[in-house]
Amino acid sequence: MDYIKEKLITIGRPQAELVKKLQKEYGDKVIQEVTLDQVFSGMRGVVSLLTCTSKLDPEEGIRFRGYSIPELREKLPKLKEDGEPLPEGLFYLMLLGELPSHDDVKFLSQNWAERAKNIPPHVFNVIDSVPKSAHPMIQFNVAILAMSTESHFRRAFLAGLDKKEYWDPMYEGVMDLISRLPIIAAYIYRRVFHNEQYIDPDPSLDWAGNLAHMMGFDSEEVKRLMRLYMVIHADHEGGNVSAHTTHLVGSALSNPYYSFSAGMNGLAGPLHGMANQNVMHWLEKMMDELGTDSPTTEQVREFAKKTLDSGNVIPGYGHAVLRKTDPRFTVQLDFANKYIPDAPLIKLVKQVYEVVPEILVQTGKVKNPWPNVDAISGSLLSSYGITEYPVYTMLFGVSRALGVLTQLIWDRIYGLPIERPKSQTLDWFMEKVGFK
Ligand code: NMX
Ligand code: MLT
Repeated sequence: MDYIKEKLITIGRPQAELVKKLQKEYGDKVIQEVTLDQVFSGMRGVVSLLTCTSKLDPEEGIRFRGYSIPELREKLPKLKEDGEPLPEGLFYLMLLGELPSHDDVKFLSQNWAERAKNIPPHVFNVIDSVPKSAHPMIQFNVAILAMSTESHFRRAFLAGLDKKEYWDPMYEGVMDLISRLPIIAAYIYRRVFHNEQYIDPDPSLDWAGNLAHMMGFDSEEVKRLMRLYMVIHADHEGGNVSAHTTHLVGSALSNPYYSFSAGMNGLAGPLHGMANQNVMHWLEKMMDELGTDSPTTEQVREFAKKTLDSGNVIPGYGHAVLRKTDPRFTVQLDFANKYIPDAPLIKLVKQVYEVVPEILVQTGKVKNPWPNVDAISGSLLSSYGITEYPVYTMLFGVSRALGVLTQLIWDRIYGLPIERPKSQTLDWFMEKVGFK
């Protein structure tokens, strides 16, 4: 057993006991009342999930095991003093609840590089059988499902493993899956956009650095950006569509591949992860229609208003929980201001930021007029040469694996049951509220 796994179960067992005790002794305590409005508006604010990897505050944004993004940038191990934290370190933090050392991060980089060596050939055959014109999220997802032939969890379940031990094959599957995603994503990227000119992994590199390398970007600058991207997209507590779906499907004891694949289908929706690609289409449309790469702020304002008037959302703005500018937007803007202050796309992102919140407020209905993570991520990637918009959501997905799959291991440690909320008919709701 590797030492991380050993540590995990040493920490995990008492926590699982605590969850059981809490439920037994306080199970009948009322924690919240639910209104009809909440049910009819996508369960906003209904506390119904146990998630340990991260917590989202509407004003402050995300904290991973108690650490904000600026704190993570300071405290997680980096390869160089002026670099970005390694996603391996965030995974360690989310899994074990404590900050990793440099050695812990190195162990994970090496462990994942080793595990990534054994992707079965049929996975690439499956990708190759999908038309290149299929969206990268389709190709990514078929590959994830194809990898489930390797599931430790399924094998262990069929062999009759004691359910208290389910976390163990789940951990193995999750580690395998995370280790392999960069190879899969880079393969799809090179297949679709670089004429199948594949680049071998370099096992001496870190997980995100290797992804940049396999995509064809060997500069330290792109690797640094990729580390940042992989850290900030990793988790956003348990209620977002990709996290919730992964958890829900996992609750049926589906293996990590099925569960994660389900989450990725949700991430591919335009109101969720696909917004990062749509922001780029929106900016491109603006530049095309205005016939200039550097519109005036007034032109940007008019274009944004036109989008709203035509009954469309402005992608990259708004959030179901956040009520302030997303700190993931801010950190990317800081990064851009530091390294590429004159990039035209970043200038445009700033102009949009200047005018869109006010316009959204004027609608009188948008609860959060501020930018989310997607308002800038594509412009940043594009400014560094990753110009193919359709891969942006897939890269989001590679990162999101870190959080949602860590939580899946914890779901099995806690021994959480199958998720099964109750639905009711319209008549029931009408009767319940005394509608006449
Ligand atoms: N542009 C125009 N209208 C908006 C926007 C926006 N950016 N955001 C919210 N609204 C509308 C929303 O469509 C709804 O209209 P209606 O009552 O006519 O149905 C109204 O404002 C109230 O919605 P909210 O309660 O403010 O937002 P909700 O929690 O329902 O949805 C989002 C949250 C994120 C789905 C929504 O803000 C949105 O569609 N944003 C644009 C897409 C986007 O950027 N998604 C990415 C989210 C982050 N991620 O990566 O997942
Ligand atoms: C996310 O990162 O999952 C998005 O911001 C959506 C959310 O939190 O609801």
